[in-house]
Amino acid sequence: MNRMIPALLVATVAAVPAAAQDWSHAARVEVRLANFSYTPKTIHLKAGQPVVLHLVNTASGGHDFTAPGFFAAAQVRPQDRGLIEEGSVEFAGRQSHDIALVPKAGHYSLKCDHSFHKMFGMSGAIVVD
Ligand SMILES: [Cu+2]
Repeated sequence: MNRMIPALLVATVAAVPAAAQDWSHAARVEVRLANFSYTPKTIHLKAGQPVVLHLVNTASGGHDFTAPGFFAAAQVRPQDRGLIEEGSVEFAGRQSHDIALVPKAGHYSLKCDHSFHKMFGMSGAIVVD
């Protein structure tokens, strides 16, 4: 009987990161996309702390949230991974997406990849520390 306890402990600990990340206490951070800006322009997040990014496109036209380095380094909630394609989240007019993740420390660039949008000012930064 005693020999089974260590095996159970190992199994429990190993299961936590993959299956049981608790998102219920995640802070909610809203980022608004508009013509042609992100608000806030610099998004501050805490390293290793679960967060729900509430991304809202307030414009009638499409935009995206392109931050490949940020998404690649983060642990994204499994059901939200499909929203991110090559480091970018696409928005139709007035669309919003919630993406839960655990960010990794670093400075990451953010931009909209739609033609000329970055040139018009649609860029920002994500600072995780
Ligand atoms: Cu845009």
